[in-house]
Amino acid sequence: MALSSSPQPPESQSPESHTSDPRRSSLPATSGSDHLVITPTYNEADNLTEFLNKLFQFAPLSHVLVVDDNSPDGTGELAKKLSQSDPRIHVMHRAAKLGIGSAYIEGFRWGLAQGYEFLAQMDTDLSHDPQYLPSMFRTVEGGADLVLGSRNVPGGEVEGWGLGRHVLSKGGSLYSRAILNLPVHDLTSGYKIFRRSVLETIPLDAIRSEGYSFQIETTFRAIHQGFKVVEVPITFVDRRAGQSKMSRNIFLEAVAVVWKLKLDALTGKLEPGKA
Ligand SMILES: Nc1nc2c(ncn2[C@@H]2O[C@H](COP(=O)(O)OP(=O)(O)OP(=O)(O)O)[C@@H](O)[C@H]2O)c(=O)[nH]1
Ligand SMILES: [Mg+2]
Repeated sequence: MALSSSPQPPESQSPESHTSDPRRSSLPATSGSDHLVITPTYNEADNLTEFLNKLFQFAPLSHVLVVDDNSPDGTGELAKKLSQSDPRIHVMHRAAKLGIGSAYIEGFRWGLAQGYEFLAQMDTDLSHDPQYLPSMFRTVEGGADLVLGSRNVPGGEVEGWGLGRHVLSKGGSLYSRAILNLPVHDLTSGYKIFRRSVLETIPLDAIRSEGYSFQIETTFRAIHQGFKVVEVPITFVDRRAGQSKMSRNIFLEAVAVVWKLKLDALTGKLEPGKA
C-alpha cells in the first residue's frame, strides 16, 4: 500500500460515523498510510487527546485504531468525537471490558483486513512515548519483522516506577527469557510493531493470554516461527493520569503462561494450525 497524505473523502473518514464495528467500514485498503497504531483503551479519557496529538506529531501519516471496552469515563465517546474530524482515527467499540489481549487481537484482525503492512501496538497512557515511532517504523521497514520498544537494552530505561514495579518487570523478562531460551531483553513490553506477515502466521485464535503474558506469547511465537525481532531502546514513563489495570492475576498468569508455551513448543503444539 502506498503512503499518501492526501485526505480521504468524508464518507470513508472513519467507520465510526456509520457503525460501531470498524470491520464493516467502507475504507479501502489503499486509502492512506500503511502504518496502523492500535491502542486499547479502558478509562483513558484523561490521556487520549494528548496521546493522539503526540502520536500524529511524530507519525503524521499513520492511522490509529482505538479499541475501547465501553469505558465508564467516556473514552469511547471521546474517541468517536475525535474520529469525526480526523480521517486517520478509527474506533472499535466493544460492549464490555473484555481484556487487553482480545482488544489487540480484534485490532490486529481489523488492521490485516484493511490491508495495513505495519501494525503497531501502544498503551494510551503516554507510557509509550510516540517520539520513538519514527525509529521503530524505520527498523521494521528496514527488514525487521517485529520491533520491540525495549527498556532493557543500552539506552533504554524506566522513569517513575518504584522498586516493586522494576523487580516485577525486569524479573518477568529475565524469567521468561531464561525459561523460553530467548535472546530478547524486554519480553513484557507492550510497545511493538509487527510486520503483517507475522500476524498472518502466528495463530491469533490460539492466543488467550492477557497483560504481560500476551506480550511474552506474541514475541515468543514470532521467534519460534523464525521471524526477526529487533529491540529499539525506549524510555518508558509511568502513567501520570488514570488508573493502572495491573493486577496480581496478570502477574500470576504470566508465570504460568511461560511454562505452557515451553511445553507447547516441546510437543510441537505451537505450529500454525495445531492450536
Ligand atoms: N480495550 C481494553 N483496553 C485495556 C484493558 N485493560 C487495559 N487496557 C488498556 O491497555 C493499556 C495498558 O494498560 P495499563 O493499565 O496502562 O497497564 P500497564 O501499562 O501494564 O500498567 P501501568 O504501568 O500501571 O499503567 C492502556 O491503554 C489501557 O487503557 C481492557 O480490558 N480493554
Ligand atoms: Mg500503562
